[in-house]
Amino acid sequence: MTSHTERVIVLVDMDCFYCQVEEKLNPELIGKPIAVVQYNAWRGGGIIAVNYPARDRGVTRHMRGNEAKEKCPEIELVRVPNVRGKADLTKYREAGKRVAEVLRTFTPLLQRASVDEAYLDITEAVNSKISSMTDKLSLDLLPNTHVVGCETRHFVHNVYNSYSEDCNLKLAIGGVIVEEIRAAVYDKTGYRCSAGIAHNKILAKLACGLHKPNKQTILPQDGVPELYQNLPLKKIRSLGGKFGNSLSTELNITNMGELGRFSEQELIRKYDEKTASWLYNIARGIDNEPVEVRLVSKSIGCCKKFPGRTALKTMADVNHWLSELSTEIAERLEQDQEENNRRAKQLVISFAQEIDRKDVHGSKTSTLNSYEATRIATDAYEVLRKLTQRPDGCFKLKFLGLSAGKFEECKKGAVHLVKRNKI
Ligand code: TTP
Ligand code: CA
Ligand code: CA
Repeated sequence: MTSHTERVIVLVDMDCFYCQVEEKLNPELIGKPIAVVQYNAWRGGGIIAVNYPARDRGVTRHMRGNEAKEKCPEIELVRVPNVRGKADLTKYREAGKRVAEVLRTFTPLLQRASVDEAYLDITEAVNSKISSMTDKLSLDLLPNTHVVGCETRHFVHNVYNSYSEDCNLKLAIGGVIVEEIRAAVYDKTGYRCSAGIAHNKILAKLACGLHKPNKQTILPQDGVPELYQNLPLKKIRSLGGKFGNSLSTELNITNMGELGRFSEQELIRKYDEKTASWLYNIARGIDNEPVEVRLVSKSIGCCKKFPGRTALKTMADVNHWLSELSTEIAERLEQDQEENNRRAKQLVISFAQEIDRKDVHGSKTSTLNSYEATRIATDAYEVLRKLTQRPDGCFKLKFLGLSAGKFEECKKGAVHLVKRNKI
């Protein structure tokens, strides 16, 4: 067995997460087609989550509420609560935390990757299960498991007599453990999830999306070439954005199979060595990035868009919205300090303004000295006042964001200074 197939990595992603949170809070919604919409009232609001019954009726995330109603008149649109003029995501964040706590009982090697997903390195649990197994693996232990490239029963049968025995056995046992993990998540929280099981993070993430909802997918290394053949580059995490687009243009390719035709030398001619080697490996389904232990986010932020006519044009408006955003971020930072005994040392202020009909983005990083909302707002106001000034004195601000990061652990005894603002 080679080193890139030694680990068993899992990505757990909750199914239509915000919808499930709403269904749990209001069980009358269960079984009905529902979508969660953002507070903005234009054309019925922007949809941010769609449950599976609604997806079956053709409703997608990119529709407005009104469009969804046209497609599926019986759909229930649930609004995200609005606090201080913007979406309040607290209940979804809390639900995500509860899921992470359940996952954490299976391995300390847990990396939360977003509000509703996490990577787990379960190599150790797999190895100890294999060494204590007395009977052969039974197909009954993988009732909700798919395998890329073959039927699950063939996969299970082959793990004992194929050339790739060791690593595929690990994945199959990983599958058994993930069945248990997903059952525990459902049992403890009432939420359903899907999962991908592979030898690395990139493949686990890719696999997770192949069979949803409430299913799990094993992606063995020998299933990669077939899967990659027609797989668009953007399906790979980190090739979804600008980098993936430029790769596509520069190499004149659209899918992963085509990327595999480039030698490492050819890639080095176009990219720096690190990127070239990463691309060369990922085109072969190899990725060595470890699961970083991360239970809490690296940053805490909030933002607000001001599209079209809602653009901010006076410093008084800017002041108002900065005060709203600062109040939210200050509350969340204080709560974070209580929960995680850490303090953010840095604040990034971001904005977008329209200049000559183009959106121009800007940001400024500053030191965060206080968690007091008014201090944060005043500092951010000064930054914006300087950076958005136009020669004619007019401006059009279309986006404002505050993000706190660079956390440092609090020294002992400092915690009692924090105000309790909840419970
Ligand atoms: P996703 O995991 O992307 O989607 P989902 O959980 O709704 O559906 P799936 O079953 O396909 O995984 O996002 C998780 C939650 O994050 C989602 O329920 C709502 C929120 N979200 C937004 O608020 N805005 C967005 O643009 C996206 C993609 C998600
Ligand atoms: Ca999800
Ligand atoms: Ca997700």
